[in-house]
Amino acid sequence: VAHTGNFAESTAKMRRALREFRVIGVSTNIAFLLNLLSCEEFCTVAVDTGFLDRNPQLMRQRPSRGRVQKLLRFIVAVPPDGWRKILKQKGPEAFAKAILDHPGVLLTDTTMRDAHQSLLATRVRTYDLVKIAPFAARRLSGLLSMECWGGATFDVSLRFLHECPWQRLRQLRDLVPNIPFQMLLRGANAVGYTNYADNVVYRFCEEAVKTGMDIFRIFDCLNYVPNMLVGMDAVRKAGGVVEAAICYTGDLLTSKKYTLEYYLDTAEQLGRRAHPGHQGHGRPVETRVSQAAGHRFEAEIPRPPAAHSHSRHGRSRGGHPARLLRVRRRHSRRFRRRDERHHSATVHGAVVGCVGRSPGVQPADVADYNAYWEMTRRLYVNFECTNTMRSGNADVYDNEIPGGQYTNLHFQSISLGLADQFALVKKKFAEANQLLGDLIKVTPSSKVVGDLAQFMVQNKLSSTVCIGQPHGGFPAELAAAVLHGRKPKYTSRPGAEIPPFDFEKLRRELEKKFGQGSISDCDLMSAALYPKVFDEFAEFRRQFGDVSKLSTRSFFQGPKIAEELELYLDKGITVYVKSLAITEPDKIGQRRCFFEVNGQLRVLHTRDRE
Ligand code: 3PY
Repeated sequence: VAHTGNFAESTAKMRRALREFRVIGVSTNIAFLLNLLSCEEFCTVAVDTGFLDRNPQLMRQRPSRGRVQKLLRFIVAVPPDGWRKILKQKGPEAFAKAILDHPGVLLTDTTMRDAHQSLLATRVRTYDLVKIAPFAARRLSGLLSMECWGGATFDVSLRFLHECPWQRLRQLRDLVPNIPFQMLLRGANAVGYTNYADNVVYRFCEEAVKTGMDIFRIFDCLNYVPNMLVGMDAVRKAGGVVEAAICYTGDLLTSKKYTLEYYLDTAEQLGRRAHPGHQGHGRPVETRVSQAAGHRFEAEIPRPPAAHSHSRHGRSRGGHPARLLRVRRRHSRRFRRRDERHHSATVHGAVVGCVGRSPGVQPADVADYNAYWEMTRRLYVNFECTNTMRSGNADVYDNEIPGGQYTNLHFQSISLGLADQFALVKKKFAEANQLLGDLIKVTPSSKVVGDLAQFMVQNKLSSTVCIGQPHGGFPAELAAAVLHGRKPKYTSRPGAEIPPFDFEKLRRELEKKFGQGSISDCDLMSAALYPKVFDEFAEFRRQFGDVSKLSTRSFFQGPKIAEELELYLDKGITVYVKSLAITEPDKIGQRRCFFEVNGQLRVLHTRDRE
């Protein structure tokens, strides 16, 4: 069935046409079908086999500007091979070696994970990710990887977007078979905010690899090596690629605690599996120093280095590109760049332009990709970091708030009634950090510091969970004040003391609540990580179904009268919905909503929320 826009009308014509026919011919020529459907005589009068002879014009192609043809050519083209082929054919070790041997710059696109986590409160929906995924597979096939999962995306998709994160990964994988996918794993905290029993972390990684994940960037928010080793081992056993990341949030030149030796030692403890990398606020000059460390390290342990960074301190024209170029210069042969915050062509252009060697991605293709996101971003205007932050903030060098947290902390402060005191919150962030013993600050340790900072401004108590051990331990004074003479619950890796998690018990409980056979392995994993959030998600799904099928505008703003929506329910199943009218609320606040669903009238009753 072909149609040009109005499904109901096309279907009605087709039905009428079918009633008249005894024999149905099948044609894959869309132009021909369209000609037939728009021919009044064909649709309304019984025609015989001489009909086409009498109407040869129907066999002719409509003049077209070739747009459809071009689009069809694009979608039928098989995506070219990419780095994933090496990984799948030769395994993680050979993949790492191929990166090392690669003479030029390699790029990871972080648009689908870190960029929207930093810029749009992690709210980008699967609907908008999958629309551009085929383009990425075909035109950005030279990327080393696409970071599209993990970190905060897991929690936010369940909690706020009412979407299954596993389904997102599966859909993207189907559409992008050639580019390695990458995720952010919080070591023993998996994609949560606390330590889990080890078997939860192992099973999580297994499930992620099965669903399509390839590379795991593994960190611990305190650079606490025992926590990282759990994640690294779990990824290795699951068959994924381990990328151990050391977090950097201090000032290497002045810190007495987080010195060059500290970073080298941490890398050494990771079993010679990692390279000193950056996360946070490295200045170009520190980059030079720490890259010197990287060089020293590299002489002994050949590992492909990667730099990953936020850009809160100066946006695309500031310290971020300068630092990346510095890193790139140092590792002229073996540098893999990560652009954290920007999916705009600006930074790509700057870096791709300056590095000289082809990174396997054309700036013109990046510009097209960027154009899609420029448009799509408008749908998320309510979550824009620029609503609250209109310029770069070089004060991150002083307060050390991670780029990914900065905007969230601001939103959080506004919702706590501290909007006017944000400058103070930022100051207190630095104080809270010192109070806690000068922590490495990444999720979730950054949240602990942020909560404490806001508490200090509000003068209200908050509780924390044990997430590991900071370098040098917690300050004795703080420990004494918190513990009041009790023994600390954890003195080593918290996960090691948590008994194995009982997945089968959880499955029984969930099936009791949501129905026998309704819980997939992925659901079970989500529930193990986020029990309460999953319960709410499953209840929501039971009531409203899979809302990831809704367009982003309908999801956030509801239907517009007379607008026709296309809902892709499943492969080959598309439903056309038009909202016709919504009545005023009656005495009990109930409204009637009239829809046309595939041409049929549907009425729905809904009650206004209080
Ligand atoms: C996360 O864990 O979500 C992060 O972005 C850490 O930087």
